[in-house]
Amino acid sequence: MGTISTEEIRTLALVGHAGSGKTTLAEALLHQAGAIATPGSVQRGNTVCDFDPLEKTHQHSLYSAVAHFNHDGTRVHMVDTPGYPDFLGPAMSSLEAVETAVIVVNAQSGVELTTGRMMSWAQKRGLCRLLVVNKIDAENVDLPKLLAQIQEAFGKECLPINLPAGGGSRVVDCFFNPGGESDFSSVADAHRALIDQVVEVNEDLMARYLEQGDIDAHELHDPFEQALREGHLVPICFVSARTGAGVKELLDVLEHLLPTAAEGNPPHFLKGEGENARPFKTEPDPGKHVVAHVFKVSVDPFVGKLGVFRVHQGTVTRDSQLFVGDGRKPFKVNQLLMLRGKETAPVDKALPGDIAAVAKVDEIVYDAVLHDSHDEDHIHLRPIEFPTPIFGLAIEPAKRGDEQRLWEIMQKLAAEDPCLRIEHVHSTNETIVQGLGELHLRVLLEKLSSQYKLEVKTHPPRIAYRETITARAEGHCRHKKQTGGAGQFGEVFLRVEPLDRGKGFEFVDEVRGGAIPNQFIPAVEKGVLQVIEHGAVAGYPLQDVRVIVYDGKSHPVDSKEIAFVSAGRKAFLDAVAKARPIVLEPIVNIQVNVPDANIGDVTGDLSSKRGHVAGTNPLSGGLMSVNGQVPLSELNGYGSRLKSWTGGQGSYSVEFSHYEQVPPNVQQQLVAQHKAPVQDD
Ligand SMILES: Nc1nc2c(ncn2[C@@H]2O[C@H](COP(=O)(O)OP(=O)(O)OP(=O)(O)O)[C@@H](O)[C@H]2O)c(=O)[nH]1
Ligand SMILES: [Mg+2]
Repeated sequence: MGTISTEEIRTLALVGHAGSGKTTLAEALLHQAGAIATPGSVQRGNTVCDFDPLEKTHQHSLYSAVAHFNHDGTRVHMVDTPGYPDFLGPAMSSLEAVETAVIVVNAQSGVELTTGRMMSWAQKRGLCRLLVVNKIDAENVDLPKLLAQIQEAFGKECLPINLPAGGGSRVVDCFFNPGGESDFSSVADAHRALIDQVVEVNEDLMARYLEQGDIDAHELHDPFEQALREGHLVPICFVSARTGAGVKELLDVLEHLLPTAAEGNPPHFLKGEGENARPFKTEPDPGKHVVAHVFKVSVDPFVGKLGVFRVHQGTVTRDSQLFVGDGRKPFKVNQLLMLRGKETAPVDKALPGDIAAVAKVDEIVYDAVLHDSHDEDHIHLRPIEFPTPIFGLAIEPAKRGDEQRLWEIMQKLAAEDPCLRIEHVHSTNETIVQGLGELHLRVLLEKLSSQYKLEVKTHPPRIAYRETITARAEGHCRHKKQTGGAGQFGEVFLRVEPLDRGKGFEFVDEVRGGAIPNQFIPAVEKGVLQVIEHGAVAGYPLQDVRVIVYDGKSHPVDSKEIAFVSAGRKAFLDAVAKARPIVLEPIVNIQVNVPDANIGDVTGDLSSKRGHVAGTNPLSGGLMSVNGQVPLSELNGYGSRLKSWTGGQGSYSVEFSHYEQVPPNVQQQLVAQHKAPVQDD
């Protein structure tokens, strides 16, 4: 180690749909590079990256895991990410820490939901993208068809850089040393297609190519990287992580063709707050001030807190004094660690490009920026647009008296996971947690029980309905109370207007001439916000509404805050009631993979549940995928329905799409439930 420079560091995130083989591929790469003696397997539960006990039980990655290796003069930091849509939070965060996204595609099931999401997120983030088609050893794979599917989904810039040969037992190079026979397609054609694509990024090169009719691939190193960076080329590699076919070639590509840590696009940092925030670009210069971003925090009940960060600028050493965000008090690094799964190795320094960790620093939180000078205060990452957590669960401790402990643990867990939201509802003394899917929440409960020994009771998921209005209306309230001595007086006139979906809430003060004294305007807003939070018709938060307060009246003695809170709330309720309020429900995108014979079950069920089918696609192995949309509230027990149709051969994934108005009969039910004196959650 020691002598490595930023130019010799490569960073990559292994992303892609669940089960595509990312964790197995990480294992194969570590083995190929000589970092581990024998590759482990997900089934045996002995892989480097799926080291958490729950990952072993579920045989899926649930968290991101970092593994580095040194090979042939380069240091590679890999981040293995979960592909299950419920755990996309850590996968998206990992994209901020790397130069390259390696999108792994399962040759058996083709392009899946997460494949597409990751292709576009990685592009948005400005990463170089490399597609890896895994499982070329498996039976029933139709690789030519898959290649066509990839190009149709993601464009003609997706081009094979090698092709399977010997019936999937090895691969042949199509770029530097084309030659030999491939299992399908022609190596010469693939070579030409790559050169054609690469020369397009440089006019001189293009002219020379047209003149000469050919160009030596070895001259194309820089243009190749340029094409990668500009998204003009997405190379495709074929591998079998299980047999090792194509893994050496993949390692070669990672080490020799992908950008170094000095060449990538740093994440979008901002300096300053609110409207004053300006883009801030880090430079991969080891001599500058430190800027590092914490993209993962794990809290192990035994080891304690581990903050994992990518250094984007400057050098972190064991003696570094680092500030966390805008905190005034620095911490001393003391122990600087590099990771390989759960193994930690102490190192002297971490350069730009390195992914490292520090243990037991309480101040470190997910998404924090670490730095070593107050010049670097107020730097933060542009917020990532995470998927919306819509699967809710109300939980309470099985034992009375554990409420506080439950809340504290939940806060810790939510701090680790950007897609987990927790909320304490005072009226019912319940802890509500919202996540991305059933599995997300199930894993959370398992963690509470296995790691924290905390047993909890849960209520069936609450659907995150919302309320909104569909028309403009006026509202008025004259709040007047005379009880004994001091009275209460406040009068408010306001208007409400619908806003576009997703715009939230706006409060506008148009009161002229002090009709409502300035100091009481916040009280009016407070009253309005109470309704926003608890809803006006069915008890769900109200959204996408503008409230304009334009007139009112006060009393020199009896006007006080409480009077205007009350008047604001009632005037707003008055307006909403006239503004044709509706209830909105979350609609999800769903992809269901089932055997051919079950297509009818899936599509019939979706239509009967107020959903619709957008299309069906053949997958290999006699499977079909059905894509569509359906209200989330209709998906209760979907897993078991699917199991009963397919005998366990089906799988499905969902993600939040948008909010839509519920049909009138559903709205009536929700309103009635809300009004019922005894509410059954
Ligand atoms: N035949 C074959 N099976 C493979 C190959 N690579 C992985 N598998 C199997 O595919 C399954 C999923 O592999 P994982 O490595 O856990 O996949 P993953 O992409 O990490 O999945 P998530 O962590 O859920 O996102 C396991 O049963 C692996 O043994 C391969 O090259 N060929
Ligand atoms: Mg995995």
